[in-house]
Formats: sequence, C-alpha cells, structure tokens
Amino acid sequence: MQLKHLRNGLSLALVSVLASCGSSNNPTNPGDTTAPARVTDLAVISAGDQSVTLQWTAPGDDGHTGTAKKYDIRWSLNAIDGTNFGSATVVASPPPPSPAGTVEQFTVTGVDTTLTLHFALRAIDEAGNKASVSNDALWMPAVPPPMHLTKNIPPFKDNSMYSESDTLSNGSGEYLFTGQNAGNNGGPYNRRALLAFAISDSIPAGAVIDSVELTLHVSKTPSGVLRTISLHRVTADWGEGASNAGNPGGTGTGARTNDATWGYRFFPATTWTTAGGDFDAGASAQLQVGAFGFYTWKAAAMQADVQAWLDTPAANFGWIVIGDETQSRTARRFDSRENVVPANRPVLKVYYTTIP
Ligand SMILES: [Ca+2]
Ligand SMILES: [Ca+2]
Repeated sequence: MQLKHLRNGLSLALVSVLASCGSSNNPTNPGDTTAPARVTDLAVISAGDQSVTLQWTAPGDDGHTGTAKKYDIRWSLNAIDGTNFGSATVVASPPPPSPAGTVEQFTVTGVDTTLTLHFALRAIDEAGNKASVSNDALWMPAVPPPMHLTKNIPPFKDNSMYSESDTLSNGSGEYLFTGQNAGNNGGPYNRRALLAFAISDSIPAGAVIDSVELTLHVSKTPSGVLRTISLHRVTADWGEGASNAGNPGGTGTGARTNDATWGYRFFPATTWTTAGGDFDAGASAQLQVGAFGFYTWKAAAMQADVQAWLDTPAANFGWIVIGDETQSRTARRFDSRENVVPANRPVLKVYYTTIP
C-alpha cells in the first residue's frame, strides 16, 4: 500500500521487480505456498528446577515433506492456541528443524517449574509460510501426596478430684480415680479424673485429625461389673500440683499449690464455676469398663475435640473422666502419667493427615 505514495514511474519499477518474485518473498522457491504441517504430538517429557524438555515430531517444509526453516516455540501460564500464540512468551534460540518425521527434543530454560506451564510451537518454511499452532503441551508441578501419620501423646498433666473436700487432690500421685466409693466413712463420695494432652506441640498446625483413641489402664476396682465411664471436654483450665496420695491413693491427700480439687481449678486461688469441674454436658465418648486391664475410648466427638485443640491451643483443657455416680462401689482406679509402669500410663493415639 505504501507504493501508492510513490511517484508513478518508480512505483511501476518496484511492482515489476516484486512481480518477478512471485507471490512469496522467498527468492529461492517462489512457488512455495504450502505451510509445514501442524505439530500434534508436542509433549513435556521431563523437567528440572528451571527447565522443561519438550519432544515432538518434526513436520516438513510442505506439510509432512521436506525440512522446515525454523521453529517458533512459546510458553505461557495459560493454555495456548492459535488465538493467543502471538502473545505467549517467545523461547530464545529454538533448534533448527530436522527433516520431516524426525523426533525432536529441546530444553527450554529459565522457566519456573513450580508453576503450571503451557508450551506450543509452529514451524515456518523458507517462504515464510507458517504452520498452524501445535497442540498445547502442559507441565504441572507434582502435588505432594498427603501423609497419613500416627502419634502417641502422653498427658502433660492429670489429676483427681474428691467430692468430700475442696482441699483433696492427687496431682503427682501415680493413680487417677473415677466413680463412687463404697461410702465407708460417711459418703459415698465421687471421684473425677482430669487429663490434658499437648496437642499443638505434638501435631503440626493445619493437620487434619482423622481419629483419636484414649487408652487408660485399670489397676484397682471393687468389682468387675461393667460401668459406664464418660469423657467430657473441659471448658476451663486446671492444674496439677505436687500432692501425692501414694498407694492406694483412693482418699486423696492435701492439695498443693495449683492442684485441681472438687472446688478449685487452681488451689487455693481459683475455683471452678461449678464444683466438680466445668465441662460440656454432652459426653465426647462413653465406654463400659470392667475389671483390670486396658480400655480404649474412641469416638467422632473426641476427634472433633482434638481437632479444636490443635486449631485453638488456648482452649485445650483436656477431658474429665466421669464414672457411674449413681451408686456406690463403682469406682475405678486408673494409672496416671506418674505411674511406675510406663506401659500402663495414659496415652492418646492420634491419627492425622498432613500435606507436606
Ligand atoms: Ca513450504
Ligand atoms: Ca498427675
């Protein structure tokens, strides 16, 4: 079109020269109007930290015949097709085409393979005929598989409370008590145990709690009759002091500083809102407990408790263990975290999943 602005004589001379070259701008093959074939098998065959190796089958100069002149290879963060190939990023120094049918490989460097990347190319012949844009070759970074893990967590504190007195506790003793005693000395009286586990120090933040199991060991009981023993989520913090009622320990001993008692969360300064402990009315788990041996509580509500404790560590006050308080001689003695037999101490087994 620029020729229109030239003087007529010169314009005619130029048109004459151009006409002698035919319709293409290729002086050596003026009749070539056939573009290379479209590549349809472009693929990412490997990747490094900052490189991706592509593979494809070479088209020819004319369709699938001959040898094309050059490649135009491009990449993008988005899928590439014929409508946006021109705006994709040009790969520098593409390889010269091999004869049609040759399997080509080329490594693109300087790309961030932690991202999803798209590649496409087209061949161009000597006459400037451009092939259609190839298929889109996709690179996706590997997604780490979820890790399914298990951890046994001991309590970091446990204690017992005795309903007959606000000054009785057993913070450092080797036993925990629940249920109702025989009532031989005025009573009968109730016992309740408290246990808390350092969830957020044991499980990585963001983990999904799949299930949990609390195992306690019964080491003394007035009978083997099955009794329902429940876990309830505690809603206020409490303490474990230096009190130690020894063996058998069933009547407790004088509370020491920061011990939990029936009346106090932290003896002698901070009381429970409700004597006997502040906890959810609904049980997180219940289990029938008989004679000596190991017992394991497992329930979806326990899993939810532990998930909440992991997600909000400041609200982790553990569980209270409540036995059958409707009749006497239902007490159970469990081994505490201070028990002389490590294998008999409480343990919370947590099954959880993380994305590394
Ligand atoms: Ca051609
Ligand atoms: Ca203890």
